[in-house]
Amino acid sequence: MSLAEQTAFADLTSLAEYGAQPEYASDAFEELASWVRDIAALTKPARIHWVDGSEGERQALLDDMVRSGTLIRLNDELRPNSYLARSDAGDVARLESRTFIASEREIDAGPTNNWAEPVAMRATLTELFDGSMAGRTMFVVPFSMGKIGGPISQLGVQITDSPYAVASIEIMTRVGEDVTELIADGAEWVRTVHSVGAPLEPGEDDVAWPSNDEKYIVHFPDTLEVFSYGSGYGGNAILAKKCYALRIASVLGRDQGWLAEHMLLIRVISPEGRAYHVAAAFPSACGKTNLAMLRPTIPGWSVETLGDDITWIRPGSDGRLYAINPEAGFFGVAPGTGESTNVTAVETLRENVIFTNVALTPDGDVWWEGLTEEVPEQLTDWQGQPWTPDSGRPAAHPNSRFTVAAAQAPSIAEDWEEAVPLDAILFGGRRATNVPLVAEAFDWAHGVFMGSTISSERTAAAEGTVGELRRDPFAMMPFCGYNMADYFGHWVRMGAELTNPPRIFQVNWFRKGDDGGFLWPGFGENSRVIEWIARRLDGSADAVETPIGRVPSEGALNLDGIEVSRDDLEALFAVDPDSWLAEADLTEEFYDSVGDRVPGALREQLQALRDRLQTAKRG
Ligand code: GTP
Ligand code: SPV
Ligand code: MN
Repeated sequence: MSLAEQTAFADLTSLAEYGAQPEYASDAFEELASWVRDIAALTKPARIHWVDGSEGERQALLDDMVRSGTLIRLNDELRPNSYLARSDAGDVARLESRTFIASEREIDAGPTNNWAEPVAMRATLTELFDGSMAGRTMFVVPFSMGKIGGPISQLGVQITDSPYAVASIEIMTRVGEDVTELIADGAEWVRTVHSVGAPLEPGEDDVAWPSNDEKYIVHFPDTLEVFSYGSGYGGNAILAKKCYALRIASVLGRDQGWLAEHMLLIRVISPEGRAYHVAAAFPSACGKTNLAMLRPTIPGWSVETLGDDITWIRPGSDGRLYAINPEAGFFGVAPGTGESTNVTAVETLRENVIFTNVALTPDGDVWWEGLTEEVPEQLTDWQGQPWTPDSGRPAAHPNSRFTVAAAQAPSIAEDWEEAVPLDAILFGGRRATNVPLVAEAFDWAHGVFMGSTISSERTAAAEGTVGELRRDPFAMMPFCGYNMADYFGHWVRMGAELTNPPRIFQVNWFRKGDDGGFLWPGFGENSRVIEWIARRLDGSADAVETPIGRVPSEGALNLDGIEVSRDDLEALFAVDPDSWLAEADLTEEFYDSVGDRVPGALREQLQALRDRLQTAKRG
């Protein structure tokens, strides 16, 4: 069956059967309903649809998008119940330059965020959103971050005129009437409003991916609101994700004593059956999804997935930290995901997936760079153009992604929706030089120092020059909803209250040799580093001190069964005092740029590092 024929048969249900406003007689529900009416009065949509999260509604929505050309239904035999979306070429990633924190006081946004004066920003947004949904359906999407009704969960509602965003939110969060019921019962919720900014004149034909050249992603942390205009892509449009679960939630965490972090979450199980819970913060497109789905190459070890992008962390009454993944799906980078790098992801993607900006094969399946070793001879690229290996451009966009339910991963932990006690926290980034494969922090304060000094080479996940080195403390530079220096202080204080804090490590899978190639094989082989970390936790692996932290002593890193030359191993762990002293100077500059609220404890850590480096240099 050709794609065109499939499309013609897809129309079996109708979205119009769904979408009625639910009926609850409570003041709390009336507050929600009146907010919806207010947004509708401003944005002037053709109709309002309350999303109930049912299977029938979801299928009708998808069928509707196939009919309108927003989605291509993939070949059902090869990729059941899966779809491809092609975005506008100008709407392919998060836009940090268009992301704003509109806090009452500028100092609360801090120098690392774009601050916007809230009253002026509201006026700007009112003008932009005025009539912005004309001719479109305005969807009301109630969602829960964390399992519905869970003790650490938080609720929200997204209003959006993008059916693609609705379908994505339904995968990435828990959506539906159970959430509306909790809101009607008086639970707190966050207001998020999204418009692609492409009103339709009567009779005007729509495009496959409506968007607007003018883009705004605006957070009001004081009133817990998000407004996003002009983009339909990823974190710009799935507002529960970066906007709420990180930027707004980090502010809630500051005020309420918890942490909202850009971290994956896994359970590592040793051959003896001991479980370790590990969270890891790596910047965008630096390996979180891959580590979350790690398939260890070393015998006896296994890893269960709990989360791949965001972790909420709270202190428990026993002096430990407890963590949940607030999301329900993965919005993962496609390129580089293949049988040889991440089998688990490939298996997860067998069915029920929305792909965005990947290439289409002639038989109606998807492809991207790195999926298979063999490159197909003929493809349709992410922009819908014919493509061959000689085309001289990637077939899939470097930030092309898959959206898939977490529960579908073969590696998902059975109890993945429950909170787990944290044993270790990892900080990492893409560093071609200087940063060793793994180093253990001396204590909590040193670990927080490590997190605060993370820098990484830019990736395609946001605008900017790919490869350029930039600071990305805690991998939160684009996602911290308040003053970065205050955030550092919050981390320092959180540890002080713990009697049994997780141990902190820095990792770097991306160090390169003189030939420009990666020194470390990465992916499944990262289990060797995880093994050393777990063995450190139970006190059975040896380490040697370097000025920047503890690294595996000779023979402590399990290298059975892989070929890493002695030279490469040395290069992977080399700590050059001069380059680190230069790095320390840059850290001082960075701290100065973050402002005079950087905690004294971190300034002291910097001084102590310099002292250790000077000693090493003399020695
Ligand atoms: P976001 O979803 O943007 O937050 O990204 P992420 O941190 O989840 O990154 P992801 O796991 O999707 O990896 C991004 C890219 O890094 C992919 O192209 C991977 O193939 C590549 N990558 C991941 N792990 C490794 C590794 O251990 N070694 C090397 N060389 N590349 C890796
Ligand atoms: C990231 O950029 O860190 C992502 C993708 O996880 S997005 O949801 O677009 O922010
Ligand atoms: Mn991310």
